[in-house]
Amino acid sequence: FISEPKTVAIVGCPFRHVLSPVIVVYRTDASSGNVLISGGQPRVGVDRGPIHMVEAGLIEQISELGWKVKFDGHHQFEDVNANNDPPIGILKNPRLVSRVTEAVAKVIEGHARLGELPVTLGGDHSLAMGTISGTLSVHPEACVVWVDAHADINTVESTDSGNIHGMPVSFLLGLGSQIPEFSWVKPILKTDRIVYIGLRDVDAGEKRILRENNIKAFSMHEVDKYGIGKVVEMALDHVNPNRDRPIHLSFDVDALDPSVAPSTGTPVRGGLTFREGHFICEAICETGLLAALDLMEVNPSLADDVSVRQTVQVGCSLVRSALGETLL
Ligand code: NNH
Ligand code: MN
Ligand code: MN
Ligand code: MN
Repeated sequence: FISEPKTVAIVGCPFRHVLSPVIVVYRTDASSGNVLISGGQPRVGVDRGPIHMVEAGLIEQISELGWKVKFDGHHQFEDVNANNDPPIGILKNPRLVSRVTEAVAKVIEGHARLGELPVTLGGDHSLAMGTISGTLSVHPEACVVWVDAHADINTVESTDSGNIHGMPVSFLLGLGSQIPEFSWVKPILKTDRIVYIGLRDVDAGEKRILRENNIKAFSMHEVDKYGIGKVVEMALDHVNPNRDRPIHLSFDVDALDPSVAPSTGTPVRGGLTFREGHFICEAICETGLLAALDLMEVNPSLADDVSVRQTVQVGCSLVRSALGETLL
């Protein structure tokens, strides 16, 4: 399903609907020496994660692996004025998220139809509503490997935060009550076509949803117990027993331990090591079935320069591993 010459389409999505905490800047008045405080709310919808990854040389790195790379700049999203986007229930920025993810779905679908491998750089994980919809519209038989500290399967009823990046899987599965604003999202994902790796911060409501729907998940407990090699094998045996289905790998960088990837919105300790994260990407690459890749939640606004550089570098190297970089 990837045609020759093998082509990667980089889909940079500098989009974030979850408000970063208010950043307070302290300045000193030159004449009086008094401390001035200028508080600012970062704009909803802007995220520099993908921009940093491209600036770090990701395009060149992928080309060096032998891929033809298409990158026509980061995607621009129309601004939905926050005043015209009141919450639906407690869901934050629902219209904005719906329009952005619908646009992303069309972009991914277009690349997949051309036989290209879309690599989406986020941005927050609500974008996966779009990327996975796009993949499944072209490859209905595809399966999803979701690597994350979180299950992102809250429904309209179960979400405590109202952050839609904690909900994309439930939308794709058609769980929970449906909101008209998201009617473009078709329930095209089946519960036995998704598998999780790396979970360790799952809300009580989400645990119930996973259990009731029999959704396979390998938490950090299973990674510790069996080792990452066995876990990836068991995960693929579940969603892809004959190794014949295209794979959409949706990788939330917060699956990694915060010591490895500190610049992310919701770090959770006890995560995947550097090697465990890379092993997942390498093993999926080895199947020859990778059809789409998401690298999400790299968030440079949330840490010091060293942490940002470290996280951006690890993001780039995960992408390279998924695209065929080998150790030998
Ligand atoms: N489960 C929480 C929520 O729904 C946290 C989700 N945060 C994530 N997910 N970063 O990957 O808000
Ligand atoms: Mn494009
Ligand atoms: Mn996530
Ligand atoms: Mn997460």
